[in-house]
Amino acid sequence: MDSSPEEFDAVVIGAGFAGLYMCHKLRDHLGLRVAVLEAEDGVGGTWRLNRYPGARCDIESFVYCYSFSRELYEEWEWTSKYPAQEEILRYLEHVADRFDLRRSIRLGTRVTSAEFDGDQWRVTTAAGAHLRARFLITGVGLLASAPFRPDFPGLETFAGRWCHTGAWPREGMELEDLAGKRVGVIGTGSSGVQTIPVIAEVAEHLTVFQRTPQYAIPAQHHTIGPDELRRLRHSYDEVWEQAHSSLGGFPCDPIPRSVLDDTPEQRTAEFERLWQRGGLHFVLATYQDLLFDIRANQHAADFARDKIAERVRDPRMLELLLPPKDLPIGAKRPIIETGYFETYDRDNVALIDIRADPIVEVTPTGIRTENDHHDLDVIVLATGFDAVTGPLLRLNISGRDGVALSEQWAQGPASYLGLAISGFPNLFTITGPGSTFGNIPVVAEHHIDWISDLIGHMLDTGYARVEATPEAQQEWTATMARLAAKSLIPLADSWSTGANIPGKPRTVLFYLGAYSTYRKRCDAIAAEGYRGFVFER
Ligand code: NA7
Repeated sequence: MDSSPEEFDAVVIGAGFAGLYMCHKLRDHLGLRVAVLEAEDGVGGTWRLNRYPGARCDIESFVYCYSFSRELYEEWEWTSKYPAQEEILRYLEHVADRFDLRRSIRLGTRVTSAEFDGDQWRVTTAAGAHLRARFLITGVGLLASAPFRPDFPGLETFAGRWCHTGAWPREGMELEDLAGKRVGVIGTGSSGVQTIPVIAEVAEHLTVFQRTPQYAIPAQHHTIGPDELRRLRHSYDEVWEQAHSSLGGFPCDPIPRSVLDDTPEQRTAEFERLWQRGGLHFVLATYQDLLFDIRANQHAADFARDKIAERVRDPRMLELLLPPKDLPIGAKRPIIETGYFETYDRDNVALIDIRADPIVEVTPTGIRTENDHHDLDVIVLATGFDAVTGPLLRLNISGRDGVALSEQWAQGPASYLGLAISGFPNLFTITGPGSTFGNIPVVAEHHIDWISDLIGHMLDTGYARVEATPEAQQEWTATMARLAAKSLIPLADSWSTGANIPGKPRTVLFYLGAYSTYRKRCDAIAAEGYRGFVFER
């Protein structure tokens, strides 16, 4: 029986960084009736699900947070340069409490479909509940709700435990549970590179199955002492002024010239400075053409390869760990590491090059490759995510005239600003495909402010519905393609091009201009009365 739906002004899907702040804005600033639906049994999104040993953000804590409340910023005490998963989760729990958001959040509530009925959105949950709302806003993140588990034959026959890094079990897979076990890790992206050194410390034996060796840049991680904490907590104005006018949503000073303008000595000095600074700075706070000119990129890639070579003693291991010459550095999302390369000098660690010796099947006792059988008690899939579109398509959204989003995006996604989709009135996608790439909490916060302003404008002017025009969407998609064609990003098979998922349309999923430029464009569009949108009463 179809029970009558509960009525709201807005339904928000997801209670991570995006959903929490969206709730606060819509409910506490605009006075709307809001329901936040969260599939998991707690808030936190990405930071609830990615509980694998060693999980840590690779953006610095002082800017991997909200800026909307100066008090929140100044009262929170980050303990280290790069916050650990449990610390970020604690922060988000604190935000939910501090802004009294929990009363608007329904945990354990998975959305199974959302349909536009010509007037409102009708949302159905796994438990069969229905909600109706004028606005539907997705805050499902780029990755977390769509882990990618490759179809390894025989995985279901494995007698030990296996799991994905992005869906880490609550019980029986803590680090101490892995002590003395024979563990296999498949995948050496950011997740694999974080967990491998930590698991190697406790496992009896660790076998890493690597498909593509990657450039990994040292985090130069450290704990935050009282003086640094005091300085950071009092730098609110400076930090956010810089973050909002930056390339990637975090303060950085790019080098305003080409790699090729400098002498070899100057280049090496600059690369060394950025390497010592640690993290994403090497790729993002760098020469302006590093991600756009293959000759410029080659200099940075050679520098990084030399750095890897300095850290691996065994020449046979080093050969396996050096990224291929035809992979530009930064074309895949940069990987940030701590102690990763030294791990391969340990006696209890083996590295299998699965391009040379591919995985054939999982057996009850381990993994069979073409040339060998690897006995294992635990298998960790660090195999990534069906990124950006995956989390949205899983919601089974259909818009005007019952057109399914999956149908509309069959050849690849198209949106306006990454925030709205033609044919899907009053649907807003925080960090959707086509939005800018960067420090996600900062990008999401901007999206949320912008969406709230648009909804506020509708409330003030009496409009019932808003929708991106097909022309605006086409123009935005063309702008994205033009920027992507100038950059080196499409050269890598990575999640940001969809190339990591068999059969997924290959297209750059982000607007590759600077975050600051994206912000300005969004603001200009709003100032021009929301150019590219049509409103209905
Ligand atoms: P990534 O970066 O997508 O990495 C996935 C890894 O898994 C990568 O090494 C892949 O190799 C490997 N992979 C994927 N599919 C397979 C199959 N079928 N067989 C063997 N190996 C495979 O995901 P992460 O979780 O590490 O990081 C995602 C983001 O989270 C990261 O970029 C940060 O933004 C935070 P490949 O390189 O494709 O050859």
